Amino acid sequence: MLIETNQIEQHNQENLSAHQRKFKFITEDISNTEDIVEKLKVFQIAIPSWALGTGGTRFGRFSGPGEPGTLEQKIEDVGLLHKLNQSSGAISLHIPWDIPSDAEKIKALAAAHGLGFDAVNSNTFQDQKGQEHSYKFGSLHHVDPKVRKQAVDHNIEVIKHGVALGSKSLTVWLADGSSFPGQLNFREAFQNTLESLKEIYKHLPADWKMFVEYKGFEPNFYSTTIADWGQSLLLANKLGEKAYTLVDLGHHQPNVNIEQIVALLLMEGKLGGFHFNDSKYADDDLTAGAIKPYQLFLIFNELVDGMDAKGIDHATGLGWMIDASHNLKDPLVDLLQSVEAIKIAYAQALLVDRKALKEAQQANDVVKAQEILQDAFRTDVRSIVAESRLRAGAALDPVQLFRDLKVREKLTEERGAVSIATGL
Ligand code: LRH
Ligand code: MN
Ligand code: MN
Repeated sequence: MLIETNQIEQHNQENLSAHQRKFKFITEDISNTEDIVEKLKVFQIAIPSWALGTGGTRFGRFSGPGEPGTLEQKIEDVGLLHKLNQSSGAISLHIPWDIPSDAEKIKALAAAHGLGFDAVNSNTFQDQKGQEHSYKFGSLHHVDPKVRKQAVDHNIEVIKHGVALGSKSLTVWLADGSSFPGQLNFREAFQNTLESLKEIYKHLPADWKMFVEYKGFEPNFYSTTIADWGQSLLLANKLGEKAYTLVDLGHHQPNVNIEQIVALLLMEGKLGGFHFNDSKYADDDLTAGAIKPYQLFLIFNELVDGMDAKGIDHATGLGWMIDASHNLKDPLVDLLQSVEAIKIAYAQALLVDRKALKEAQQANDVVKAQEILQDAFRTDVRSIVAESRLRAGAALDPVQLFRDLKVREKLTEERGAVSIATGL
């Protein structure tokens, strides 16, 4: 199905006066509204191809109707999101979960929806049909050089797919680790990983980036070979200037100060990108901002501060992506909610009075510093985000329009009630 421009316009017309009232009210107290609206307008958050279907847990999967079964349908879904919010202008593929059989055709289809291709993701955490060696005991860190070579070759293959699609980055996440003390020699595992990544790095086109994603635990429960930002940064530094650390918000132990990690990685010029989601316990992959919106704001506060200090363009300097899983909610609605939460946090961070904050910090005025941050966080910026959508030709209220247009019902009519989509 397609959402027509006139359907967006009609929805906006119906909601315009209520929106304008709220927007006018907020602009009276904010001096840089125009700047914030323009920044929001160009800010895009990529959608992973594996988030368009119901994810499920290891205990079960309750699939929803009308989910996409092919890469073409996944692109169509992201096209719907982008039409509604004009903020989801790229799709990220996980290979081999989604392999474009004809890259030119897929590229053209994506372009017709106004979409580009974000990072390509390799997968050496599962065995694939016909594969010679198993990844049961790891991939790039494996004790057997033949397994390492197979995993390296897979990553090179993924880069080739990415080149054909116009991607500009490779994300490497490894499940490699150990579940029992003594299983692994930590130093050898790290060295093997580094050597394998060096091989992959050699095949990275000049204008590409390599994102090294870390995660504390799961599927291994004693050690993970790239477990935290220190280990990822160590690898990225040794690999070279095209290698960066990627922060997935769900990949930390509870209570870790992620905003501090972000600040230091940015300072070192080694923050590559983000996987947004939210969590209560571990890698829960819930809707961004659903559990800890203040943390999301504090992260964006450091991002804005750090990017401005380095002159990094907010929209294009880092890789922004959602990495969430949907078990209860309609995946498309859930993704709309995540994008909205991310943009709200970004807008709030743009509100922070940085000069006053600096002065408060210099004066050790702890009270003032807290007031400044919380003043921004407690500002209701939703109408500013909506205004940026309006100006970009998107819907004032994407979730409402999704429901009014009965998007899921129509997709179900087209695709059937039994879903075959793969997801996490
Ligand atoms: C691992 C992870 C990583 C994978 C994705 C499917 O937990 O966050 O980014 O590629 O999930
Ligand atoms: Mn991730
Ligand atoms: Mn994850």
